Amino acid sequence: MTLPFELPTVLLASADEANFWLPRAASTIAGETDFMFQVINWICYVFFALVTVLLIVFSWRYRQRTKEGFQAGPTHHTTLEVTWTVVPLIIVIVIFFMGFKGYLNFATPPRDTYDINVTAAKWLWSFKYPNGASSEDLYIPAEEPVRLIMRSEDVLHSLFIPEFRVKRDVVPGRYNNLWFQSDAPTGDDPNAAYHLFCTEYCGTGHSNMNRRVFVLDRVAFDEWLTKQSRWIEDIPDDELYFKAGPKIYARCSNCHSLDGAVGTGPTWKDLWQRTKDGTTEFTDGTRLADLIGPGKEYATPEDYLRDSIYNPGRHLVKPYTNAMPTFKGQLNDRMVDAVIAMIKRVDEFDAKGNWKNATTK
Ligand code: HEC
Ligand SMILES: [Cu+2]
Repeated sequence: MTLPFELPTVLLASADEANFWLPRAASTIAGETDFMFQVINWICYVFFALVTVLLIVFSWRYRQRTKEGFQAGPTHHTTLEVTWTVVPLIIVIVIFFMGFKGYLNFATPPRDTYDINVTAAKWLWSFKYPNGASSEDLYIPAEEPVRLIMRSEDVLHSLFIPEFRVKRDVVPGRYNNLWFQSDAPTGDDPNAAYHLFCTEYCGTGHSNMNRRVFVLDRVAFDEWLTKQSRWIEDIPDDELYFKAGPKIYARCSNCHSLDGAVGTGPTWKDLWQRTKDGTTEFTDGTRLADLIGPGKEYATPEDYLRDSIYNPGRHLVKPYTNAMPTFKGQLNDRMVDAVIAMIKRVDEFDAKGNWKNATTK
């Protein structure tokens, strides 16, 4: 709904100006939401004033003037009673319909949205874009409806973008959607960017989930996407294992531990040693040593690791099941190099995948 008239910014915030009550209004539904807010707000002002004035007037006018007992008051006044029932009823019905229309619009994404996958976890947001790029702040194209497909890895979180007037819970074990469109680009200036909060208290790192929303016009957005999906190209080869490794390991950590802990998949603690020595045994009875060497299935131990990532079902490590998804098409050569390099130097990482030397460099 666009209003047939313009309201001044004291009432409605604009894309670049907040007002006393409201932050900047930077989405297509913000105007309508704010209008509803101000309607209800002003109804409250008016009735507050009315009730207060009448209270003072009546308590003066009908004060006790004599000491002689009480007079019986009026018991009934049909016109008055109908008025104070019907007028609020009409007001409430109008508010309901306006609010319901706004809610339906908020709850129903248009067709052809630009979809971004959102994972909330203690304590970071991870935004995944259709081309495989990912980020921790949210980047969206301007003037296009955007849909967030949200899930949580652990506890309840809630995604709130005040400037867009949208908020929705992120619930473990289910997908929640949220859509919006912003026609007010921010560029890549962090001071101009909008705010993104987790508004469901989720533990000690809750405030780490305060992030930014950058709205870029389509050309700048495409450039950012391309650059973002190539982040790994910009890391020098010898820094790959500790700069890119942990980022990629985050996708393996559900099943593979680094410290020897038992999981869905084998720990990486002794993985390189086993692979180099060829002592790994498979469910079909073969030993890795028989598969590696000139003219055999794998020329090098690294080839075996690479194949385990792209074709996890080919040789099943004893006693594990075929539970690993393939990462073909998800991890490129350089990413696999980074992981293999990390596996080789796994003792340089703590159990969570943080590089232990990070603070000394
Ligand atoms: C859903 C659980 C799961 C995830 C996620 C997972 N894996 Fe696995 N992985 C397994 C299981 C189970 C095995 C053992 C069975 C097999 O060989 O396929 C395994 C085996 C492996 C092996 C061979 C291990 C050995 O002892 O020889 C490598 C290497 C490997 N995974 C790498 C990765 C990498 C890299 C990632 C992340 C990018 C990853 N895995 C993500 C479950 C998983
Ligand atoms: Cu949270």
